[in-house]
Amino acid sequence: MKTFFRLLSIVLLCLNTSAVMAQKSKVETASFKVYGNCGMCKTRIEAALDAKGIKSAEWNIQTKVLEVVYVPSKIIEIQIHELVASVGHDTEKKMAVDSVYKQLPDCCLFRENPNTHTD
Ligand SMILES: [Cu+2]
Repeated sequence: MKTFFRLLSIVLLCLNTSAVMAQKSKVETASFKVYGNCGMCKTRIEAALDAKGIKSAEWNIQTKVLEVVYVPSKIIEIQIHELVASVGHDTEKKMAVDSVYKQLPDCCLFRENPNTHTD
């Protein structure tokens, strides 16, 4: 009987461990609009998302849609918006502060020239 309980506890421990591991590797995908113009914007936006909890980030120049694969236990969606805004790009939920936005190269000033580089 003792052996049975020992075995049972080992089995329960294993189940518990795999449940925790499954939770850790859980990822989600967020996609939302990020304003920008060109390839430089793309590089800047994607570099800003080289952060903890983010598995991949891809911004589409034509559609302006950013797709981010992230680990929800490490980063939440609004923090992703904040990271993008911190390098000067507006998102659906977070505006970049003017002082950062104004430091972008002229061709990237999407508020004034949303149509540069869209040939
Ligand atoms: Cu740009």
